[in-house]
Amino acid sequence: MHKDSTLGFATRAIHGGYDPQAHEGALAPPIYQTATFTFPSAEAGAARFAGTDPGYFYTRIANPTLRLLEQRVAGLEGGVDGIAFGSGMGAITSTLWTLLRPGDEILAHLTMYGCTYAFLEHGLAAFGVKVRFVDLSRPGVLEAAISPATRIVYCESPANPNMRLVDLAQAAAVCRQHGARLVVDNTYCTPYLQRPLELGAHVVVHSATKYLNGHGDVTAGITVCAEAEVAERIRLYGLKDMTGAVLSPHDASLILRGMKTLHLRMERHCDSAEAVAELLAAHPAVETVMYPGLARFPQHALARQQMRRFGGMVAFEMRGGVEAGRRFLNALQLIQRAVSLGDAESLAQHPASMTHAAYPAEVRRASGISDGLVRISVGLEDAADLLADVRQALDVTL
Ligand code: 3LM
Repeated sequence: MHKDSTLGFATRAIHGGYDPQAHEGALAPPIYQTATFTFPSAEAGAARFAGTDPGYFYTRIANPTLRLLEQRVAGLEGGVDGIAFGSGMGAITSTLWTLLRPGDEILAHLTMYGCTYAFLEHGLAAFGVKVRFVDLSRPGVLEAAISPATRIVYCESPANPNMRLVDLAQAAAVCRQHGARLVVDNTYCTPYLQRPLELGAHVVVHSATKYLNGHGDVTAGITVCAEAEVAERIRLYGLKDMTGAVLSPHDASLILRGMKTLHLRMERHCDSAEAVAELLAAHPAVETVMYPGLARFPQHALARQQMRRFGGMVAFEMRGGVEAGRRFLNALQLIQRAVSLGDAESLAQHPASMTHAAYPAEVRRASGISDGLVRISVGLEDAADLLADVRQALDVTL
């Protein structure tokens, strides 16, 4: 059934890759809570390690519950296969360490999640990979920057936290001309809102901690590949030789459960985020709002082109700068002060001192993350209650 890509998104998010009749009729997929798998014979064990028998042998390499999650997300992203990890950072590090060698170059968009920035700047650089940060949101920059040593081009779109977009189809075309691969972090959108592989990207990475799971109770990551050979390498080398960042079968089952409502949740996140962005844009305490759904957002046309809707994340700057932002956060009563995103609960935080504190201050400012930026992950509460909370917290700062 999961192979039937003619089925709609929601149907595949609920049924993809699973046949209850192969599991005693169980409606909810069983959790294979086991670290290891027994072999019927020594020869069978050797064949599994050699890859000539596709059976399972150890959960760090593969597990039936994890395989279901991997295939379901891969199907939704339009990829050939996926690999699950214990966190988004596990997915990102395993993927990039597998695809890069000393002497290779990675070109990355200059604005990204703080720990990803730290991994590129310190983790990859320490192993002899040349890392260059450029503004991929500006037309022509990638064409000018890409070199024969560039193996990977990496971006988030929209970027965490300032919502700048990268033209994914255009970036993918440039990568293909130059023999590089485009790796896109699709955490903010999920495949419901944007499918980078269909736009030509080679690999998608996710923090499944966020919208895919959607309930704030799991950390997880997933990589989805357009090429089977790349997926196989990331599974074998990423999980065996590089990081071992494996996801637990129980957590995979929670994500499978969360994903059954992904389409409903994303629609509601988008509805409420649009309303919050409009309220912010009209309020005298706010200087600028960064939300791709606003007609005045500088890349609104590109957003319409590559996203189904505009997501649940809103960033803004207060007229009163950092101090006003702090007062806003402290005045919130319903929206919780917390990092992370994509949960039922609305969350607000200050990137410069929290999620993006790993950037040196000067680099952070040059990367489009101003000191006064505030970020809200708009949750699933009643929109009227969210708007009332945002309004009263803004009013406090006037
Ligand atoms: C955050 N982000 O609040 P995990 N890619 C993107 C992300 O936003 C994140 C990751 C990868 C936040 C987490 S900050 C201490 C909390 C676009 C995480 C990493 O390893 O599952 O956390 O994913 O912006």
